[in-house]
Amino acid sequence: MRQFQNILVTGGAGFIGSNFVRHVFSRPEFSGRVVVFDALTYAGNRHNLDDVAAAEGGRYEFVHADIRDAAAVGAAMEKFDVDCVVHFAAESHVDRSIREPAAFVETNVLGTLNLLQAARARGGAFKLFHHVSTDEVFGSLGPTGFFSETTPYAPHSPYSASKAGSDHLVRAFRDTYGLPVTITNCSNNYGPYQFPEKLVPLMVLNALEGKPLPVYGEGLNVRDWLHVEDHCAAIWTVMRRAAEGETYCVGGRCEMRNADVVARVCALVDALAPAPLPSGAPRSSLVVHVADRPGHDRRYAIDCSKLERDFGWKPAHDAESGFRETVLWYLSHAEWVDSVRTGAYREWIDRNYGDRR
Ligand code: NAD
Ligand code: TDX
Repeated sequence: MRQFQNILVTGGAGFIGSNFVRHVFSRPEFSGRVVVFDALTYAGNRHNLDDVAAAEGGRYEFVHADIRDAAAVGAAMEKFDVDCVVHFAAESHVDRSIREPAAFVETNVLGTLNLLQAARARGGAFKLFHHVSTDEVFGSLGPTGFFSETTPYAPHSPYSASKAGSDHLVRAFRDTYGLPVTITNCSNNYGPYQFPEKLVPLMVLNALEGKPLPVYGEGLNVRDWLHVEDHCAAIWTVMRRAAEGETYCVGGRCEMRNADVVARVCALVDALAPAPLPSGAPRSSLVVHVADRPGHDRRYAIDCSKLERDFGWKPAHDAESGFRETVLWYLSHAEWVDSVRTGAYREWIDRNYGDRR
């Protein structure tokens, strides 16, 4: 099993990255240091890791810098004697990529290249570059079948095209320069600290506040939902145990149509919110069907049997308790919600959606 001393976690102030940092510090086999490297874009929030900073003291460092800045990346790797990179940092929202694609290429492709170059420059001291990717690189499924490690790439959105580009670069650095790499491609995550532009937290907060719940098209598109802690456990397992150059698909075996996700969220908010809507109507009455996302992938579903077979990994959360805990988390973190919905995010939403959100 690999052991790491100084892990650089890019995007560690975001949704999955912050959950991952918490997961690593909970692991008894890890005694090293975590360096979070994050530009704190609209989606990043340093306070997501306040508890870690307080608990871990000198084992946790934060570098406020941008992966598009090659010099800053190289300097952080040198300064903290980094022997492992876990790469989460990305522009991560499909809708945003449709409106403003350039930032996706700059961060997701060129930023990844900077990290790979800097990792390569570390030479023999460097143990692993783990790249966190998505099932969206495989395109869209029909009503049957699953994505697996052998599915050909066929991305449709600027987001997924940029992630596909980054995956190819990571493999190219292994094949060309022998850089030790592993890759995971995961399905849709849900859980605490997810930025409220994504389906689940957006619907929780709008339902709570009595705002419209915008469902794209008929709401029949299918996603495979995985609790973020199960994703983090899978990444850590792959980092420690997978052979160099291997790819693993990670999914929840939990397919749901968007309309059913929204119905589930509405029922949970009805049951758990401190007060009903002033009208007394159920939250599901807030659903509005809006124009479909251009190029909207119909169905994602992951066959994660390689991960199950090689390492015995299994999701610990089921959808029933996972969604309930997640709704409760958003209901009990109003201060967090207020803080992340101000500033650059608010300006972008107002510019692109008016008062719809
Ligand atoms: P997120 O948007 O919540 O967080 C992204 C983080 O990266 C933020 O902290 C942000 O500040 C940082 N960042 C963005 N651009 C940066 C730059 N140029 N330099 C440094 N930091 C920068 O995203 P997330 O949902 O946590 O996703 C994390 C990773 O996991 C991404 O690579 C994404 O493609 C992948 N992924 C996400 C999901 C999902 O369901 N959310 C599923 C599969 C894979
Ligand atoms: O308001 C909405 N209404 C709606 O119907 C939003 C925000 C989304 N949707 C639909 C679009 C998708 O079919 O819900 C589904 C989920 O949408 P998102 O939460 O935006 O996620 P998705 O586009 O599936 O991508 C996510 O999973 C894979 C993450 O954002 C990616 O970073 C990850 O790679």
